[in-house]
Amino acid sequence: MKVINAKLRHKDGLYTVSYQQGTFDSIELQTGLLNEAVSADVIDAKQQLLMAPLIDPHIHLDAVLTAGEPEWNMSGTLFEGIERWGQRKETITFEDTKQRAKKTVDMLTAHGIQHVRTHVDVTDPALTALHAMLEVKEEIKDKVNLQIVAFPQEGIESYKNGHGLMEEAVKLGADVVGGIPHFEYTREKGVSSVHFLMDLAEKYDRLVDVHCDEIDDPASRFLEVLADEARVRGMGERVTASHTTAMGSYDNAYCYKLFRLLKRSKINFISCPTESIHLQGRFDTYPKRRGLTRVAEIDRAGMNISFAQDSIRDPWYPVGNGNIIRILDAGLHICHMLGYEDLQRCLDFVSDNSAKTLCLGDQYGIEVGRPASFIIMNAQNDYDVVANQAKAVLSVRNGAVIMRRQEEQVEIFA
Ligand code: 17E
Ligand code: FE2
Repeated sequence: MKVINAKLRHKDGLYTVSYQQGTFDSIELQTGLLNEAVSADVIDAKQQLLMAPLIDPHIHLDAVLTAGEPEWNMSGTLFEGIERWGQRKETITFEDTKQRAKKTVDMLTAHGIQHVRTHVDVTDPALTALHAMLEVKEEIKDKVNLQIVAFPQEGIESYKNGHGLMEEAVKLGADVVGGIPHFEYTREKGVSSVHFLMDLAEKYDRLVDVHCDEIDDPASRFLEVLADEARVRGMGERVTASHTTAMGSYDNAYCYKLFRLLKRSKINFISCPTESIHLQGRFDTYPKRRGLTRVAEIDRAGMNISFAQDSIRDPWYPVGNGNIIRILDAGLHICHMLGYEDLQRCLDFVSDNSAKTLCLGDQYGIEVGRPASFIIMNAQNDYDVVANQAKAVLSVRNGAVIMRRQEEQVEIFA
């Protein structure tokens, strides 16, 4: 099998990319445009961009497609979202969760995403959503590699048997340990929840991804606790701080000191720009905070940060369609990252950086010997993807085509 006439990121010329038995076996520069007939064994990329699959490293698949059930989030705050979800949670079933999650996975597949990390609420004595998601993970494995986070939406310390439910979720097969320290009733409980979740991850050899400081409160400083725990235990590359929106409200003197620790800790960061611009800044009049973490500054300091969707039509965020390029577009705007240099490499924030966060290692990337998983975008390069709101037109996973999009035709009569 081979793809001809492919553009590759950051490379001049056109390439032929070949694969056999689900593995790339050669990547060669062509001398010019090839005119070979397309067949069952030959795909013509038509001078479009062939790249590693897109990744959504943070989404709540247990809550998707529930907006307005039973009530809409009228204030637009994180806190009302949690309350509305609490109402919906009373009526979730195993089948309803599976059906919504699988429908959403198809929306993600339609946009060239092949790796997903999902947070699943485990503050439920029956762990219904977790049981459902473990089955979904198995059923979709030919389309998407799914990492499941045991996510304590209502707290570890502040929810009845929170510790027990977290440990049970990990034993049942959660890949990643989550947390929500800013939502615990007191600062002390927030700190102890971080110690607990890091112990749990170490004991069961799991990754960590914490909803950390998702609030505009400049006094919410659980990030330093998480980063230092990661540093001391040498776990940084396996640890992620999601949201960290309070960093958008920290003063520069504290941030300067904090960055020294963050760099030493080697932890990863995830920003959900559409979600945060929607949920944060809600207690401000004007001037109104953007409520995002310091994405550009984290990146410039040499740390790893990526963008994610977080929600699709749920109690926290009423829209979304699975298209992570839309999130990238919004994130670059909100974070003042539309400069020339950022545009040249902006796909890093929805591909390579996320792969590092998910610890995909040599299971990801367009390189000989790696799994033949790739997408073709209807664009030439990173800049073009954002400027033209490009879409994935083909998605190949382990050598098999899993999605093809018919190209849109526009006719102008004038
Ligand atoms: N839960 C939470 O705590 N924060 C969010 N942004 C979502 C769910 C979507
Ligand atoms: Fe989230």
